Amino acid sequence: MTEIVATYLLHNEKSPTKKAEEIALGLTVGSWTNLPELEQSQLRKHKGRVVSVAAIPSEKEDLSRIQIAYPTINFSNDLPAILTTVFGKLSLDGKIKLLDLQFDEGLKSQFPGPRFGIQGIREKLNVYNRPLLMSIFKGVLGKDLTFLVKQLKHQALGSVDLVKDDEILFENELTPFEKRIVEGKKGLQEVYEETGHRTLYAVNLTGRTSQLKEKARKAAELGADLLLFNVFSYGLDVLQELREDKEIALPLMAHPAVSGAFTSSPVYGFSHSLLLGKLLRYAGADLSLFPSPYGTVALEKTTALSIANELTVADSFKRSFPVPSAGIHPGLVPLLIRDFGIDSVINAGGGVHGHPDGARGGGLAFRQAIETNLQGKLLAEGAKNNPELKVALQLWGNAEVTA
Ligand code: 1AE
Repeated sequence: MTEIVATYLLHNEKSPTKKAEEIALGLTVGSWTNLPELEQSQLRKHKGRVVSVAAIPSEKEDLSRIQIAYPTINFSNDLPAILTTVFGKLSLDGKIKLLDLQFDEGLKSQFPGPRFGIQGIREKLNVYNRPLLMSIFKGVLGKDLTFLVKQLKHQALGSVDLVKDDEILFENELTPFEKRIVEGKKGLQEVYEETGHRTLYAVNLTGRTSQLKEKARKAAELGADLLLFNVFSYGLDVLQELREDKEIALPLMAHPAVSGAFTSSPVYGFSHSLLLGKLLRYAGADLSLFPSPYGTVALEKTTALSIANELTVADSFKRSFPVPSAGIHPGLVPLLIRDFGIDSVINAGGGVHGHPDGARGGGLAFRQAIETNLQGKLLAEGAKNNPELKVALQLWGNAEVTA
């Protein structure tokens, strides 16, 4: 019998063993003990199984970790069915957090994983030996296409590898989706012809769920580079639908907007590593954004690292790019490279646009910080020959660790 194994954290549960048994029974066959023998044996193959119950040492709270195995015959091979089985009503039932799901190989093979992954994105850019650099459009609400393309070109002139739409830029008359793709592409081509530097643009795929595939197909037809997607406003299965559509076939960048509502509580919801790491990768995200341990919206370091680990750990799926984000400036580059390695994307909005020399200067400062760190030098040393980095460090400070 094949099973999916769910690991949960229980808070202040007086009898974790009893609770585990209740879950294994209650989330599968319900009460069956009073049924006739024939029905009992029929139901037995659907019943959940308690795999383990363990107390977690803690001075402050009563914590335990339980593992329940659910037979895969209970559900269809899709995330809505799986999540409803393992954390449907249970998510409403007291202080319980879903930490992890272990899929067996058969079940795993029903999921696509990233179409491009780290290697595929690197091939598009022809960049292999450093973290990628991404910047984010800022202040574009209410602005027209001319403004948007100008801002895009300034960022590209700063030698960033990727530019992503702000996640709050939706369909609007001034900068409509299709025009952003076409005009953005032209602008980036002009920068390429001027500098030889290739920048890719992730356009925000938004609107009603029923229209997304058609819009994404149109984006592919118009030559879009990547799609940014607010996956947690829609659902993981919607991401998977986009990933599996052969007419779309574009890299998918998952934004973490709304995910905090599902992950932030220490006692409820999903673990960060499961939602922003494992499940995003299984469903097909090529890049996953999440708060870094260092910026304005920060996660604990172990938590941020656990997400990155799920995105990149050896598996049958391609690896997804970890994109630790939010409040990032060039002075944080050494910490980000130390923690996330070169197979990551350094991503900044304010840290690019807030540079006194504008977005071009901001992008260059980041590239100089990356190069300096990978040469094993302190940023202060690199700043001597790199005016943009020098200005950035004066403004935001730096965290000196060498590669
Ligand atoms: C965790 C997502 C980060 C993001 O989307 C964003 O817009 C960050 O902006 P900055 O770098 O904090 O200005």
